[in-house]
Amino acid sequence: MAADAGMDAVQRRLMFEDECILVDENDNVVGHDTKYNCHLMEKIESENLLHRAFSVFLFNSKHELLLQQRSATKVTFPLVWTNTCCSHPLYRESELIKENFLGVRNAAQRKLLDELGIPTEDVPVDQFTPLGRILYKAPSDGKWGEHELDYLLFIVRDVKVNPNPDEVADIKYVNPAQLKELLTKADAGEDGLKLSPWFRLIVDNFLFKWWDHVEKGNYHQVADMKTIHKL
Ligand code: DMA
Ligand code: MN
Repeated sequence: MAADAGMDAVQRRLMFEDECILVDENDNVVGHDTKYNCHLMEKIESENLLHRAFSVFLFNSKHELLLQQRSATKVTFPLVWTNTCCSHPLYRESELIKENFLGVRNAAQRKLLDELGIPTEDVPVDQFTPLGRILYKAPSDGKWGEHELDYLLFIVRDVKVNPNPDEVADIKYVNPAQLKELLTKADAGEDGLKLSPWFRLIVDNFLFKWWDHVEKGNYHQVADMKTIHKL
């Protein structure tokens, strides 16, 4: 397609290989479509396409949060800083399992390896704690964007990290004060620093409160998997 001539070859392959799960606003599966179609703003608007996603927040044993800067070649939101890892459970048996949110956990484990080189044994699926679900829409540029029902998964583990340059430009661990500094810089447009819209929504609505509970070791107690927060 001529309009996509500039698209990175790796990202283009994923746009057509990855089959996302379409859901309604109550998170019931209603179908599936390519990652490509699910992220075209025009399709999102005209067909009201909504797909399932996940956002991992990985903390080390010092309770610092691992952030990533997306690679320059990402089709949506290149070079923005965001939470540890985001992607989509795919329309395949292992990632559609509803019981204990196992499908989403399996997808998170797969993408932590793919994007950050985190070995599977460092992030056992039973160590992810789903804390909530959000629904949001966010344009990236004129053509691309997100409309997602996003599972927020927390995990506290010391892990080996080896970022994949096709996906990730940079990483860093931050404590809450350091993240607040980043937010101030991003707000001021300093150093060209940009944050992803979903990360910003999660930060503004939940993160610092939940981070306190990570520090206290009782974050499992704040899980609310009944509500879908429309942000
Ligand atoms: C999509 O992330 C998921 C969220 C929560 C924005 P992404 O664009 O990083 O997906 P992928 O890594 O599959 O390209
Ligand atoms: Mn998406």
